[in-house]
Amino acid sequence: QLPDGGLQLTLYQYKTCPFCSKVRAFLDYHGLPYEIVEVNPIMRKEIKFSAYRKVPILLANAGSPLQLNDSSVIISAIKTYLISKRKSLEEIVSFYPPMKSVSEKGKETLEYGNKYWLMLDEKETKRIYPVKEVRVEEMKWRKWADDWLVHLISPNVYRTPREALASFDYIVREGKFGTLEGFFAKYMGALAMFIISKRLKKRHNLQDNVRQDLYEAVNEWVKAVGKHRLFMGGSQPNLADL
Ligand SMILES: N[C@@H](CCC(=O)N[C@@H](CS)C(=O)NCC(=O)O)C(=O)O
Repeated sequence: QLPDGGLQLTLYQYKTCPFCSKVRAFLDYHGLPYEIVEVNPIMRKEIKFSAYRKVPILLANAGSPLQLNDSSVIISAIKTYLISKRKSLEEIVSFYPPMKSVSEKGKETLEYGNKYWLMLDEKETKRIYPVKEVRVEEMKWRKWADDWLVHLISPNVYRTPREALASFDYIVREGKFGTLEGFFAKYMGALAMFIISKRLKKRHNLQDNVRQDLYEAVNEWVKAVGKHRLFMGGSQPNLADL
């Protein structure tokens, strides 16, 4: 599937971050080789080069080096590139502009325009999405994963002190931490996230029993896929499945 010369990809990640996992699922499914740079979440030295301070970041070299930010932008841009061999990756990325907005409380947030939209021409659209509703459905559920599903994770995995500790044990084991750093990160992180997760629960209007929201979300997804197809994408996963 790769255009001539291929794509050189480097993923800057925290292994256990859901947004990074989503990008890995996408790259792995498409058989795209990539190098991983695990970022130390305390100092974040590995992404010092970047003004964008979150992970995942994907450095892509398709002739010239390019930085892609935000998991959904990364997925939409690379997918577009794989389908539309005419456009340069640079051009494609320019269709997902960063947009700053300021919340009522004066907090600045960065969002990317069009991030669930693949930049296809008419012919490509007909080939990839012969039925218009399929494209709309894929976008709807990708957005659902970012705006709803992902917000259920922290309140669920840091629900009790014991679960917060178990989660941090896993995060420290899989992530990039120094020995002493890891020890402190585990206990301080678990305590901090136990407290923060209660705030997140309020912010996202979760039920008292946060497990219930998780079960309902999963049921909602299973129901949307229905009984007559293996994946939302049909016989193969689409971007919503991934
Ligand atoms: N909308 C972004 C969200 C990425 C995000 O929030 N990443 C977290 C890790 S899960 C992060 O890097 N937070 C900043 C930090 O840890 O310093 C995406 O989809 O990639």
